Amino acid sequence: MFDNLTDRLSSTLKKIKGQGRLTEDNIKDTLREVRLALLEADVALPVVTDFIEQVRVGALGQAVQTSLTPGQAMTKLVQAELVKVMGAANEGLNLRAVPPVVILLAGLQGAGKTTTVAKLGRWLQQTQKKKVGVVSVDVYRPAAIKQLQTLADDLSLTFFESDVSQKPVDIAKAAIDAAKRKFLDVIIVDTAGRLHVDADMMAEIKALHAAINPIETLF
Ligand SMILES: Nc1nc2c(ncn2[C@@H]2O[C@H](COP(=O)(O)OP(=O)(O)O)[C@@H](O)[C@H]2O)c(=O)[nH]1
Ligand SMILES: [Mg+2]
Repeated sequence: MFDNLTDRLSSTLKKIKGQGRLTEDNIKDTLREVRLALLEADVALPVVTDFIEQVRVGALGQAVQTSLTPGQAMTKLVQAELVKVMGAANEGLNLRAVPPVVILLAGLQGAGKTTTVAKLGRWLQQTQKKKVGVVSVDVYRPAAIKQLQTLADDLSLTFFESDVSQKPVDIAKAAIDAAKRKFLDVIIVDTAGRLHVDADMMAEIKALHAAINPIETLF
């Protein structure tokens, strides 16, 4: 996702390189392209609208330094705003809660959720010295549960069984209880991929989120 966004943004910003100065007009064109790039990268509309407005106000309100070309000035503004939106500090995961700390992975099909569960689990276990359990509530594809199990076995993460006849909320709650009994520090819940336009699946993740109250939800 970030690669696509990077490509789009660089070609957009290249277009105004070499132009004499920032005008209402070429800012408008550039902002339109940046807006499209962000929307194509699935950034939420309110975030995009706010982002564009911030950059626009910054561009119009600020005299371009003589050492910068208009393209560079615009790049700088977009970059500064991106840093602001993404979070200027590199924040760590919040693990200072009563264990087991619950982390929920949500997102699109094929986005890399299951792989991320495994990578995150490994990192927490090896680097952070946490006892980590993983569980899959993807009851739509038996292979998805098996995929997580294989990864968990390879990485020596505690794997909690689930099967497609169970409800996601029940699976997650049972796994959290089991993690408590095993004195695990963290439990990572892998979910089925979903689109925000799928109302049933969105209701499901909402219910799951409400039921297990994760300390972190990663998309
Ligand atoms: N190149 C690359 N491939 C990845 C990465 N993460 C996951 N994948 C691959 O993308 C595919 C989908 O990943 P998966 O974790 O199953 O996605 P999920 O459907 O969201 O659970 C798999 O073939 C993964 O091997 C990554 O960081 N880089
Ligand atoms: Mg998966």
